[in-house]
Amino acid sequence: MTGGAGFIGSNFVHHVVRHTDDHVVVADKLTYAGNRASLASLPEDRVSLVVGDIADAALMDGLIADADVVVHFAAESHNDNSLDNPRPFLDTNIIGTYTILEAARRHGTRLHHVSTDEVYGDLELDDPARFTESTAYNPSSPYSSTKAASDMLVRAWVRSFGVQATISNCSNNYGPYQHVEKFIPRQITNVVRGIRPKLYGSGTNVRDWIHADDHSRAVLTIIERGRIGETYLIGADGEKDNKSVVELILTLMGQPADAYDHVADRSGHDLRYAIDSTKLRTELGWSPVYDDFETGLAATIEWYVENEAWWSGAKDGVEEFYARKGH
Ligand code: NAD
Ligand code: TDX
Repeated sequence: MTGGAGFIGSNFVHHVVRHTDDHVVVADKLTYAGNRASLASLPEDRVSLVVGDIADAALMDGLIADADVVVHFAAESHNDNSLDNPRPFLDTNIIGTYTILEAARRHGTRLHHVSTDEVYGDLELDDPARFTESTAYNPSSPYSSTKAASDMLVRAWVRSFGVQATISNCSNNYGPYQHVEKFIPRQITNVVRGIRPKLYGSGTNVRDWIHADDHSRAVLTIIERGRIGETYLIGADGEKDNKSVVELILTLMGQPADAYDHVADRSGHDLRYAIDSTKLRTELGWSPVYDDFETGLAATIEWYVENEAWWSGAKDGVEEFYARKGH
């Protein structure tokens, strides 16, 4: 698999080790977003880490030649970084995915490509519609446009070259091992450090939250039972506006609910994401285990409070970056 030292990838490795007998080979460049420590507690006879770039064709060819299944999580994943410097997003998300597709094509290897609901653009707050597998692509940011491009490459390689691939587009994940640049960990670690949480713009923007463990279970389900060439949307009916999430974090951490600041909005900020995951639920029988956001969030807060050593090294640099951007 690729990207196994990142947030969702490392949660997936933990999930696979807990629930299967499979051996996992993680290919990860260990960018600022990758962390060896996220895999440190796992048994060495079940997981090996190969440090390298998914755009390295020789490396990918060798690894994919030996793999039964490739699960592709690696990406540049943060919208704010893509607005600051888009180039790594093109290199990793587009050329990296192309490199993996070519290796999977040469060796006839089964591939699952992990993507995002952001490829569909955004919805109005009062729109009764949610994203489905037939919603037209309409990405907004450099990040989401490179993910959209990667999805299109996978579809083309399935149709043109018979690559044995599936795609999933998931909503916003939360849980342990998420980088402190992202919304929920940033606010939790702000409260731990005595910094006021920072809400972009008015905070009415809506995200559809899913626990990373439910995402992992969905990906395994698609690998086991998904139909080749198909796309599956993954979501847990978890729509919340950002303001409510900040208020809930503050309340769960024993602070006044209004002890946060409004800061500069994100350029091009998508208003609302919402996933209709009927296809995954009805065709493949998946459903989320974490159906209560508050309980999952409380457990996530506890994890960050207990694992300060995991995140403290990255915190100051992230806050300096945001301060320069007015966030
Ligand atoms: P992340 O930024 O936490 O982790 C990305 C990982 O990929 C890191 O370990 C990094 O070192 C690695 N990586 C980056 N560039 C690489 C390269 N060129 N070669 C090899 N490894 C490289 O990201 P995440 O939030 O865990 O997201 C994982 C995947 O899930 C991405 O494809 C993302 O688009 C998708 N996704 C994320 C979310 C979310 O809410 N975070 C939601 C839906 C889909
Ligand atoms: O400090 C903040 N304050 C704030 O209000 C930060 C960092 C974010 N926000 C807002 C912006 C978004 O509306 O919170 C929301 C979530 O922001 P991010 O955590 O940056 O996530 P988002 O941009 O929604 O994208 C995430 O979900 C889809 C992942 O980072 C992507 O990789 C995934 O594809």
